Amino acid sequence: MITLHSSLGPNPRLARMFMIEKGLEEGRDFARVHYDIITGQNRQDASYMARNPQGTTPTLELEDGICLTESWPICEYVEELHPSPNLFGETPVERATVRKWARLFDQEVVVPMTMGFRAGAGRPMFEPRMSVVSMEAGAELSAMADEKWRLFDGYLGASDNIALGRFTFADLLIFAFANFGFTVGWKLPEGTDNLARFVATHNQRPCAAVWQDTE
Ligand SMILES: N[C@@H](CCC(=O)N[C@@H](CS)C(=O)NCC(=O)O)C(=O)O
Repeated sequence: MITLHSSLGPNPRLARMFMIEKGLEEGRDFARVHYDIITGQNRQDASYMARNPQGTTPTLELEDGICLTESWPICEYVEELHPSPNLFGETPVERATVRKWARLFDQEVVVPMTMGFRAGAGRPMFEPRMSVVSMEAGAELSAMADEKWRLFDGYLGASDNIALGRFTFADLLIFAFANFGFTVGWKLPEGTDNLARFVATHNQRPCAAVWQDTE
């Protein structure tokens, strides 16, 4: 059985939610090992560091021991093995479209949002493990991320799907990082009613339950 090495946080939860969306069941289709990233268990565990030298979660360990890392490629791997329901697009144009929106969101929101968090509220946890920008730079990055959240509110408009007019990986990515924000005290920027509706809609999906979990 494949094993998802997982923890709190948006990236492992993105992979978990993706597997749930594919109808994969924990215990039946994949095993899950939880790491306490607050205390840094992931980085203190030599066997985990051997699986993923970056020390981050998630890692998907295949039956032959191959370890796949980085949440997005893990999701693409799962998509190839379980093509239905389709979450990355059926055609080359659809796939390029889903990846475009995911890439835009990843670069424009995820990067400044996570760097801002690590420099601010997340500083005690992250400073001992990686380079963290100054508090001032972190505040600027958080503001920059909020500005981009507002852009995404406009891109969504009246739709609850950022691409293809149906639920895709790009929606899951946006949904995961909104929920991550909520878990660390962030709020949707003022005036982002489309995003508020988007979150409320996707909160009805079974995969959203991972955000109620303590692991
Ligand atoms: N780019 C990576 C980011 C992974 C990442 O930053 N994971 C976080 C949890 S969301 C983590 O492991 N943090 C604890 C640490 O770095 O020690 C991915 O997409 O998987």
